[in-house]
Amino acid sequence: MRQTRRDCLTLLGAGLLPFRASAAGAESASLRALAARTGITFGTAATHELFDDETYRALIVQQCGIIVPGRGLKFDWLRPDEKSFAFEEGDRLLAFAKAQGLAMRGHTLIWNDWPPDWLKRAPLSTLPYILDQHVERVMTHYAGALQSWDVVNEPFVAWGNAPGGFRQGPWYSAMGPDYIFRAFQRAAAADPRTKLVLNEAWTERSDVYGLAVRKSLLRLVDQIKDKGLRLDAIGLQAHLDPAIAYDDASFVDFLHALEARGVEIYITELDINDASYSGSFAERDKQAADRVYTFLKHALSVKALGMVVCWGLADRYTWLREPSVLAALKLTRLARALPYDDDLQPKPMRDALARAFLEREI
Ligand code: 9MR
Repeated sequence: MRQTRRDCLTLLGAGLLPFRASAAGAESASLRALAARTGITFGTAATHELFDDETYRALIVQQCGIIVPGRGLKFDWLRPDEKSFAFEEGDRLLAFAKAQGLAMRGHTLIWNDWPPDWLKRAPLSTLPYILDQHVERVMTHYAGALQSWDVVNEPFVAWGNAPGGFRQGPWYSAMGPDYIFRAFQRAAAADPRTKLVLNEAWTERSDVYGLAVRKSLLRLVDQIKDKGLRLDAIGLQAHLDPAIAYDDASFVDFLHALEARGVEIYITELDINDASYSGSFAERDKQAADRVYTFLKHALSVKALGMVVCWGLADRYTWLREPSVLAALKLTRLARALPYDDDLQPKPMRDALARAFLEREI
């Protein structure tokens, strides 16, 4: 029998929902199912660990409705040189997703960050054609198979100095902001079935940087629409950092401003940098869960929100533990950023997600 929202709330309140990853019958209370009840697709980023770690793989299949390659479809990964297309990792993840009945989204076609050396060296006059060829070839390869594609990732950078706040890099140097319109135009032609997404960071913060990016993003959405280009959804990454100013009510206003422009909204990379929390693991995890719960409660109040994807499911695979990130962010402890811990056991953040999904009124 299908559980109603009230049934679930009662069971949850009584602590009876089987939330441990290994518990038999946990599917009825999986994050995937709890999210789906309220029209949300829930998922995670995935890379090689999905193939290397059997238990983690099982957890993803149990909890997720969608996966997104964390690296396998990025330009630098797919294009070791100008002539090659290294589809192996993307193909392998797609085959896995299909076999398990999961959807997959694509991340990301065009991004000014992380350009391979050969692209940095290419004459700027050739970049429009490299962009066209890349978008067409990659999207044709996956045509009809991916739920959505991040066509352009992070067009803005919070502290950038290009006019309009645009992120600089090869594509921007060659075409200015036109690279964005060009990419959306080519993407729409290459795969009419997948949803076309503009993905951005920063907007969940309410400091001067976050507010500037919100404004720039709204203007860009208007420009894309004014040109008659297809734009189906806005991806907002949501790498939460409670050390930075936030104001969930003004974030909701921003989501409503996007909604009014007729786009869907996806949370695409949810996690939390808990470096500013002190205390034991339990204390840190509780504070992180509270922050995630409040953030999601607000975001889920907006009807246009249709997806919540975490940037990994378990702490042992968070990008915040990658050596270069530890150094760049001057992290002195290993982050506990995701819904499951190092032993793949559910954390309070997992419960925060479940509660926020269950309580959605829409
Ligand atoms: O988590 C990803 C990390 O493993 C990669 O080295 C890095 C560069 O490709 O990208 C990380 O993912 C980023 C995502 O693609 C875009 N938003 C920020 C994410 C974290 O840096």
